[in-house]
Amino acid sequence: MTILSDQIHLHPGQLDAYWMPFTANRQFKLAPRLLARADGMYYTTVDGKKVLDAIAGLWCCNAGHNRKPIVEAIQQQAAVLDFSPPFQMAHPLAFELANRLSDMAPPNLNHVFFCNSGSEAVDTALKIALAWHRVRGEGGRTRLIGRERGYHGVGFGGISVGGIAGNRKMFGAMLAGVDHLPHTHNLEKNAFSRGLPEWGAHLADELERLVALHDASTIAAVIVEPMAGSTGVLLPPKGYLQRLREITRKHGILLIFDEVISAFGRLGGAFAAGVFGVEPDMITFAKGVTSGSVPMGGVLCSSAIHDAFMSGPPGAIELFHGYTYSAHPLACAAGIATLQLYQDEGLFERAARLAPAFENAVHSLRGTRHVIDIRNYGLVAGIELEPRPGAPGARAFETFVKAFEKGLLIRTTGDIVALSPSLIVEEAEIAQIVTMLCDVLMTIE
Ligand code: PXG
Ligand code: PLP
Repeated sequence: MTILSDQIHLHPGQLDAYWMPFTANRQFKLAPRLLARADGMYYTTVDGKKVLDAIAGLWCCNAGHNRKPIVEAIQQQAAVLDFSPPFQMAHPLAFELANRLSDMAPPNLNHVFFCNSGSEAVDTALKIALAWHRVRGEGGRTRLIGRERGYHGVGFGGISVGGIAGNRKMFGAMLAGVDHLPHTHNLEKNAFSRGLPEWGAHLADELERLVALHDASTIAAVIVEPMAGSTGVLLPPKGYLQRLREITRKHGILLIFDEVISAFGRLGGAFAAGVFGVEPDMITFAKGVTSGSVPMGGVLCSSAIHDAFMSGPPGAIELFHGYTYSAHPLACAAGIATLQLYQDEGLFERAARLAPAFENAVHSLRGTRHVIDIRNYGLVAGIELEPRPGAPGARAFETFVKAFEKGLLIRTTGDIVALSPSLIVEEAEIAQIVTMLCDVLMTIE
């Protein structure tokens, strides 16, 4: 018997075994929000309520939900080749997807290492950075530099370079030798910026300070999100990423862009690197590569990085790293179908075309109760609320719960509401999202 999400009816006593991630489990299980089905821009709950999805699932279903070409690719591939061992073996779809990604990526990024999530992609990129310096005879470069408020997943590498206290404080010493750049968020200077904020490029110069402190010969890599999503949509100040690129290049430090959220059309192009015109040495991706349909992540690497590993004896394994499910056939099939769909429907261009209307719509919330900042780029926006005194995050969480009750799915982090609809969103749906959010904010204390 096949059990499907829209056919199973759970009793309250059956909610205990599943320990939910990043969730207030006890609170949730008293009033669960359970989804049964999805289609295009909408979810349907187990009670049959339709919910307009304003965040593409969790910043991942960029082509919309349950798109037929992706569904069929997964269904058909499952019956053709369920699994293929990834070590010393391969299957054609892995090469096909790698070639397509390399064609879409900035010109210098030509090699793809596959894994299954953004967290794995980040740990993979950090390991490649350390190993690359070592194969080149600079094994002293062991330091990794992240940024305050950065989110790089939940592996030990990712939380070490990440900059969100809640994700770090419970887990001991993490990786040694990690330092952080300051974050770029500043409401005094940049509140209500449209597109990239004017103020803050000089914050990249803090890297020079860290180089002076540690010496460049000890630093392997800098990792940043070109657009910091999870912390609440922080756009890079104009010139900031260019400055980081100049300083890293000058000191022989690798620059990694974590594009788990910013890639695959979110900012109006395939990768933020292309949109912002800055070429990193590696890009981590996940989420949108399969439009959220099957877990997949990966790292795009420059030829300079890849080729340095290819210099030992030809029979030697070049990188002692990989996952059982690296380049899983179902994920590759979903990925190929997804990239093809993005191309066939011109969805990245569509996002760029809709961006001005989206910008105007979200900025119309200026002046709405509690709103202290609005920021946006492409099809992503952050709407910052004034925190309730003594209860950080409470106002936004209540907004999230009430919005869901009204039939709108948003994401909140701290007191920031994030909007990142699928790239198929219609202008009328953008207007509906903004109106519903505005109505909810009016009812929140
Ligand atoms: N890097 C970045 C930049 C991310 O946004 C990850 C790594 C980790 O990916 P995985 O697939 O391991 O979750 C992410 C994931 C949110 C939220 O706050 C954002 C993410 C994940 C969960 C919640 O809305 N981003
Ligand atoms: N733990 C054990 C005992 C394993 O055998 C393996 C893989 O074979 C792993 C962890 C790693 O799992 P994965 O390759 O799915 O990351």
